[in-house]
This record gives sequence, C-alpha cells and structure tokens, in this order.
Amino acid sequence: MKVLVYHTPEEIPTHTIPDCAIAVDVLRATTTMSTALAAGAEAVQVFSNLDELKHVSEQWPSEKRIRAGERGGAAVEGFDFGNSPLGCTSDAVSGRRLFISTTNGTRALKSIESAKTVLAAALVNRSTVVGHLVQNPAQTLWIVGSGWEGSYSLEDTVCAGAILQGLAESLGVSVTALAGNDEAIAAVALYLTWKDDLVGLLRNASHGQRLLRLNCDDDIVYCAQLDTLDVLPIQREPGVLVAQAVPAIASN
Ligand code: 3SL
Repeated sequence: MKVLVYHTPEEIPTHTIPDCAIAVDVLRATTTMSTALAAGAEAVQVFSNLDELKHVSEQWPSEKRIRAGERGGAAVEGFDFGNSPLGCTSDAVSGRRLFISTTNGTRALKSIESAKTVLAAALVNRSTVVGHLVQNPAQTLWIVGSGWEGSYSLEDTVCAGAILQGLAESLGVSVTALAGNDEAIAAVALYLTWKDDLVGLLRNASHGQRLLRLNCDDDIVYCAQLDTLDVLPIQREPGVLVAQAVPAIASN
C-alpha cells in the first residue's frame, strides 16, 4: 500500500485514479457528515453548488431531508442547518438525508468521487477508517485535505497523519514504508507533535481562529476528539455517502 497525502483538492493528480481516496475536513464538514451518519441519517449527499443542492433536494420528500449550507463559516440563509456537527442529533437527522454544501469539504469530496472507493474521515472516526483500510487494503490510497480556498490547513494534515500513523501501527510496518510522498511523512510528524493537544492545534489553526471569531469553540472541542465515532462514511454513488459499520481497531 502507498499512501499519498494532498493538502488540498487542487494538488491531486488529474491523470490517475486511486483505489481509495479519503476526503478530510476536520473543521467541520467531514466531522459533521460522520456525526450525521452515526446519528442515523439515511445518507449524506454533497454539493459544490448551493443552487444545485436546492434543486436536487426539492425532489426529495421534505420530511425526509435536511438541507445544510455553509459559506465562510456561517450558515447560509434559507437552509435548515449550517455546518455544526453539534446540530446533528438523532432527533434532527435520523432517517433523513443530509443535503450539504460547504466552502471546502464538499468540494474535496466531489474532487475524488471517481476513485474506486471514496471515504470521508475526520479525527472522530479515525480508527474506524483505519480498521476499514486494514481489512480492505488499497494499493494506492490518497488522503485529501480540504484546506481553505486552495490553501493548506493544519487540522486536515494532522488528521491525515493520525490515519497514517494508525495504519502503520495496525499493519506493523513503518510510516516510511507506507508513505508515498513527503507530505505523508510530514503529516505524521505533525500528528506526533500535537496528538496530546489536538484541541490546542485546532484552536491555533487559521480556520480554528475563524470559528472562534464566530463563537464556535464547542464545535472545535467536538471536532478535536479522536476515535469517538464508529462510523465509516463510504460513497455509494457519486456524491452520496452512507454509513458502513466496521469493527474499530485500537490505534495510538
Ligand atoms: O470549508 C468547509 O467545508 C467547512 O467545513 C468550513 S466550516 O467549518 O463550516 O466553517
């Protein structure tokens, strides 16, 4: 298995398709999606474009849908939700489809939707994602950070490092044996430096600072939790993710 980390969707190669690609948006889209699926959402359907989301979701029964829209960290007017994972209680989402468009995270998922297997990962479901990868090894695995409007983000990179570190430990191999690019090794170094203070890292990250200005510290604390949800968001058809349960594997 070779693991390549890309900091943003803009960095991924256009001439090749990996066996498995994972989108990461710790703050907050993939944390929100994982939480919604763990709380019983029927599926999560992602959109880059808000108008397309509105159009497609109109064709869905209103009692079976939740529409979430976020731009610049704030909820978009006219939508049921913004992008707070704390809103994804089972009362709110159980049995419903979450139609969601966010600034960066849903765009990252759209950019990898042609990979053979597509997953969404965050810190909260890291060990479940690792467990799936151990049981379903991919020859080529991409971990794609969502970043912020084309630039690097600390929180997505630390999650990529947590996944790779967990994978190396579970497989009993070195990180360097798995790493397919320098970004992968750097991501693990970032994770090892901050693993005991992930909430501190997220609060220091530029998007964490943006969320703090929007009074979203509770979301940051929630998103910084490691291995708290046993849920595997996996793409069932382009742009549509469902929960596939797999046994979690303990990782450090
Ligand atoms: O960029 C995104 O996709 C969002 O996750 C950003 S926010 O955390 O909702 O502000």
